[in-house]
Amino acid sequence: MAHRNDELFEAICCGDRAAVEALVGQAVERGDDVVALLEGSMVPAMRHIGEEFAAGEAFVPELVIAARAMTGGMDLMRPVLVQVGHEPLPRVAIGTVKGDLHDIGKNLVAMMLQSAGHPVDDLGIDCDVERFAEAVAGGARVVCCSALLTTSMPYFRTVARHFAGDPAVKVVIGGAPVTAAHAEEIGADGFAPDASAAVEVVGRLCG
Ligand code: B1M
Repeated sequence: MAHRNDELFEAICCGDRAAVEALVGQAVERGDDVVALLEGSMVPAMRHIGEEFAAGEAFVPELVIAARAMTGGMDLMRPVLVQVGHEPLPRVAIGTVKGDLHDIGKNLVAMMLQSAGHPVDDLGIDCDVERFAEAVAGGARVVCCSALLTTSMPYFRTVARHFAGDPAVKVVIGGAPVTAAHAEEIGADGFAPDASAAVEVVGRLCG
């Protein structure tokens, strides 16, 4: 287990993006082991804030600013991570399905997945199955679909059916009116009730 940098851990938990960028920037300049920083301090900080959120001790704004701080740090690390050949996690495509324009929850899930280390193709809102298919052709291995309207939820079935023949592609659904029973009924591979669960479910499906 990599040593934890408490200052960086706290800066992410507090959503202090400027402090995270300063700390990561200095580490990159010094040539520190950024993988150890990522795995020992930054990912645990996001896990911590996700646990607080699940326990009702942190709320959406805290999650958003923590995710932004994490993303700021990761952006500075990305070139070094590529150089050291850090194995990236599977690429995820996420979008709000056709007919639905709600994107606040979807954006939060996208940020959390990105913060957890997944490259994320955010396809935006009102996404038809062709848009998801293009992202899969471009390398996405998990398709995350969001819906907030009961009238847009039936589109999940269209997406799940489209990818049903390809065991390499996993479809995960979520959104306020969505349930695990619905995911099972339409043949989706997974359901996540919130952003931290989405990270957990995607991680589990990708082994
Ligand atoms: Co709309 N709206 N809205 N709305 N809106 C709801 C969803 C509604 C429940 C309000 C109500 O009536 N009580 C209702 C739906 C009723 C239903 O379908 N049964 C509704 C309606 C009716 C409408 C319109 C039809 C209103 C109208 O025009 N007459 C219209 C539809 C437009 C359209 O989409 N075609 C509409 C429009 C809008 C606004 C544009 C004004 C705005 C959206 C702004 C935006 O997103 N940029 C809006 C808002 C803000 C809401 C409410 C108030 C809040 C949604 C939100 O952002 N929540 C909402 C009421 C509610 O949900 N209680 C409502 C915060 C967000 C962080 O939570 O999105 O649930 P949430 O995301 C969570 C989880 O669900 C999960 O993780 C997230 C983080 O924990 N999750 C995923 C979400 N996506 C996931 C994907 C995953 C996994 C987890 O992938 C694997």
